[in-house]
Amino acid sequence: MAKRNSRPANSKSAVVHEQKLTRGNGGELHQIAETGTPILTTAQGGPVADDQNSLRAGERGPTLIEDFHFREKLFHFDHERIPERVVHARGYGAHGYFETYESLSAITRADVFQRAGERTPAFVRFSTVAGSKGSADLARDVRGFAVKIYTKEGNWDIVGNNIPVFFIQDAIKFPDVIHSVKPEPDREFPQAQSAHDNFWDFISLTPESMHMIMWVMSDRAIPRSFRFMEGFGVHTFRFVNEKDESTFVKFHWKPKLGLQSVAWNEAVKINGADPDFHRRDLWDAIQSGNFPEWDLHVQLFDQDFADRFDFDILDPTKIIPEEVLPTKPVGRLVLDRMPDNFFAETEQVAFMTQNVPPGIDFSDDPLLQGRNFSYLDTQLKRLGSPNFTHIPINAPKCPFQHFQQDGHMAMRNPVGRVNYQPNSWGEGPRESPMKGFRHFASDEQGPKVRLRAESFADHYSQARLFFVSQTPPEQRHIADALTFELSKVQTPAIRERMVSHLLNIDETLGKKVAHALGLKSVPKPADAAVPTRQDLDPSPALSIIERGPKRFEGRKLGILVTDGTDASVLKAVTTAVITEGAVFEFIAPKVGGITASDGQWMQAHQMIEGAPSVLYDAVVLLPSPNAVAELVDVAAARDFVADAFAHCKYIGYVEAAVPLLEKAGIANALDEGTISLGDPKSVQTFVKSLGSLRVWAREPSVKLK
Ligand code: HDE
Repeated sequence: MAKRNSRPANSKSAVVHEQKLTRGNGGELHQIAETGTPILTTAQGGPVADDQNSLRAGERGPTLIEDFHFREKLFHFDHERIPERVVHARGYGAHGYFETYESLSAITRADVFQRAGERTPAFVRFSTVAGSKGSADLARDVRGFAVKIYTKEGNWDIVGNNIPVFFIQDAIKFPDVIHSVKPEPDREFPQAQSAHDNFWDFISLTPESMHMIMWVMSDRAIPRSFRFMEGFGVHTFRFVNEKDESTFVKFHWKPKLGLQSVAWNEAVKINGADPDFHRRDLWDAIQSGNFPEWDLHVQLFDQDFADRFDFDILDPTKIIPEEVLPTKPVGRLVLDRMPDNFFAETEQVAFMTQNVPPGIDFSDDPLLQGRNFSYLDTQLKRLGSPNFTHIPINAPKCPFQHFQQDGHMAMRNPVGRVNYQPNSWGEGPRESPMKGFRHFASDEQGPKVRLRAESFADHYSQARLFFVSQTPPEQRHIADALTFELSKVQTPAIRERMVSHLLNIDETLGKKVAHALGLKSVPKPADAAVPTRQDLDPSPALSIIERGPKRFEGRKLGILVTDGTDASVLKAVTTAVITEGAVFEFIAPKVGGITASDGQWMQAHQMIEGAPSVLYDAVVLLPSPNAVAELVDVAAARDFVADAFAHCKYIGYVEAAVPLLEKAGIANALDEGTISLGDPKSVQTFVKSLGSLRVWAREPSVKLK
């Protein structure tokens, strides 16, 4: 009998054994079975024989604790979730790169800005603020626009929003504003909504939020796509050059495809039809090679400008209008790759305002100063270990060396004896006064106080500036949004208090909202810390419509088709749309597809009940004369047309669609945005006019709110 537990004579042969291996998609090695299929293993690498049945005492008996595979699988599953972000929980990310246009070495020593044409890897996460991870994309909310640039001198995070100002001036108020907008604590609703008492109670007691409120009540808070929104660093930062000279800088991301938002009535319906509307849009664009792009613009200024400017450049509730201080493009951001795995990258990415490379520095903005504390703290809570920088999405892509060690989930295996400095072993990294980060030596002094500077006190002038810079439809939308939100507030005193602030911003706006809410009388304007509001020159750059696209590029056309659809019109429309750089979808009675007038079968992308017109930027109605009779009886088909019209969209149609226009109640209201596609030329006209996106002249007649 063989001796038990004996070692083989040649101990090497105990570890080196014949094993068939293959590589998976991610390049990882798999053990493979005789059939050639990769073998499922436990997390410890043990091959698994049966993943369908847990280990039991008898076929119908109890499960055995000895089943290590079952226990490991459930244990891991039970721990799959990490705490969602307390704000910006719902987000969507993509990889790409930042490309520098020209060397900015005269004003900053930041390595990323030294060489024209150089590309640096980047990761971006867009988000909503208030809703949970599973909330709908089209909530009325601020959008996060957080960019991580993996520079050669460390990660640079611009943790920005799609709105250039914020609700509060001091970080100490952040928990309050966020508590107020989140679901109310006793009832845990409403989800991802600011339309409730707590939020407006806090806001109406916080005049510094008025400028931000104008933005949040504007269409900026319901963007059509992440691809069509701006991003802002919000705070004033500093560029610092090799000579340690500082220039103040504000960062702006400007989408190459122009700005675009949806209407509120549309947003509500999109949330039902496709709560992942923004995610799907980014996914589809990147997967189909339409890589979204933004220019990085900077506003640069010195202390002299700061001293002369009407407002405090440290106040995050203020902008510097582009008409006062023009922006300058310094680079571009291109997103060209989706993460392989949402959790590993988009969920685990850790943005931190304090991630700045040499050459970029902070200002004393009290909101920024507070954020610099919060973001590190939050990562420990969320990711569970100070080693969150070991996670690939957070690790720098440049060489790094330090003596921070150990802790939960340490992923690196440091070699050698030295874990401190100075040391006399002649090993390990040392600091570099020349190449290392040198904080700008600003002159700071003053008594230790809890005081808000007088220069932060004007809360209405820039709120008004935003309002008067909007086009008439945009002003209407602000008034409608305020009315809607305050109509959901159950406490009349809060509604009135809010109106009293609006009167300080714009009397007509205040009265309009008071009237729409049915207030018995218009309240007195709120007491203001600075009694004289300034009437600043309008800034057209603040209007989305003024900053819209030049053409339909990057947008989506919905084409309603049926059996017998006119194949030549269809061909003309699709060709013209592709030429414009836009995409289209066929929406048919059955998703299986249709047979067009030329006998060709075409697969549909959507069935009518699954694709309301809110999912498209414009629509074309191409039913055949035979099919339209059936279509007019379908509620979703009538809504498709009626909603497209109510949302001021362009509608192209053929003669056969007229019964549908009639049933949708718009046949007698046709205007310059409803275009008959009788001949190839009209198709061209139609597709060209799509570039203006909406027919706002129609809005007063459809009473879009
Ligand atoms: Fe944030 N913010 N924030 N914030 N913020 C977070 O960090 C915070 C503020 C912004 O996609 C948290 O990792 C404080 C302004 C974005 O992962 C947390 C204050 C702006 C994201 C935090 C602010 C932002 C966050 C939560 C007041 C625009 C998502 C999870 C001083 C300039 C980043 C996390 C991502 C996330 C704190 C105000 C943008 C708690 C204390 C102003 C885009 O650290």
